Amino acid sequence: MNGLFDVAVVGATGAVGKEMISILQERDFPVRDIYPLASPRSAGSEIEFRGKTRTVTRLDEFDFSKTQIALFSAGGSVSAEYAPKAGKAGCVVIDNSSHFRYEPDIPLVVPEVNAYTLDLHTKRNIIANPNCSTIQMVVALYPLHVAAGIERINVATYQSVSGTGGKAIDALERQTADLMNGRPVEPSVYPKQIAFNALPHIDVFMDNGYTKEEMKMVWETRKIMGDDSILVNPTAVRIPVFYGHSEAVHIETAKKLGVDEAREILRAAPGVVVMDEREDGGYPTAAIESAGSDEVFVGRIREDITHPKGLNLWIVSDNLRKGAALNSVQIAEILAKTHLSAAA
Ligand code: 25A
Ligand code: L14
Repeated sequence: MNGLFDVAVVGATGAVGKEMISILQERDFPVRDIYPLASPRSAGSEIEFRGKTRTVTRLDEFDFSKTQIALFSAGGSVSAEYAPKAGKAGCVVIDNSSHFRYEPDIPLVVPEVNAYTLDLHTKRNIIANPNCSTIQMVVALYPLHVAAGIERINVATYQSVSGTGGKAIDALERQTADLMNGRPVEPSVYPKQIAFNALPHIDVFMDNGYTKEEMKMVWETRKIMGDDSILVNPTAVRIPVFYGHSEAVHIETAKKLGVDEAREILRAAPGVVVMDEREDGGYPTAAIESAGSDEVFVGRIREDITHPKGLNLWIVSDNLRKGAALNSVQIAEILAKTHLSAAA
């Protein structure tokens, strides 16, 4: 590392922001000073960093020239307004919102796949962190793509509520308690009851009938894997799980990929854990294996009985960690080692 850095966390009181602060500590990121920022609503609240109390301050009054790195997770409209300001002040922004992801001069980075595109960040001083469902999928699929050429991906997601933020975690708790106590359920955050239910709807509906969460998986998979020919057909579903997204993924490859070869490739892949015993419980799950873990877990690897070059997988990861905060901190680690100079 090139010395120590001053780091801002924007949205520090949110579900992802809290995770960013704890991962910076866990991984011993070379922080000199940390600045937790949020809306006026939370300014004055306190967070702990390395045993010291830090007061959350207002984003709209912050001077980003004090920091070299800023991790943003306060939603698209906050990023749209403040990330360019931070970038112009000389601070490199790693942004969790979808606002900048599809702009050609903004790198969209999963370190295990396309860290080399980080060089592009100097154009605007902004790096986009991809969507959670896309990150875990490409960490597992990229090594298979290199080996056999993925032509088409069919995926159904089973996404936890924490992706939507703190309010959605509260809503699932409240609705579950209401139902267990015989009280009527008031839908909140989502348009229908989420407790004991499954909603085929994440983010807004698009003109083609897909949701924006589904189209993010199409656009981002191509940009991150650097191959616009990959076909992606997603269905994104919200389920009543607190932490961890699961995905049933069906791929079709140019070269036939057998189960043994796929397992071997995945065992050697960075960031991947294969958990694939063909017996009771011999597969990864969101709440048990992924929640609180850094890895992308892969199980249920089997040949598609309906397609000569088809392979099925079950991919699970913690959406707040690898899907958001951990991926951002991993990007910051590469910047700190190779691209940035430390605090003066
Ligand atoms: O637009 P996007 O990209 O699709 O993102 C939408 C939301 O997704 C989350 C994040 O929610 C974001 O707001 N998110 C973003 N990227 C993500 C990713 N990669 C992601 N989730 C998963 N993966 P969140 O709840 O996790 O975080 C919200 C944080 O953002 C701060 N914030 C919001 N508006 C702000 C702002 N900060 C500065 N300026 C603004 N204008 C927000 O700060 C929080 O830190 P907060 O301090 O305002 O909220 C603190 C408490 O207030 C509660 N609360 C929220 N809304 C209201 C409210 N209370 C009353 N009224 C409200 N309207 C919260 O529960 C929180 O406890
Ligand atoms: O990063 O689960 O684009 O509601 C937007 C919505 C992350 C998760 C993104 C959700 C997301 C999300």
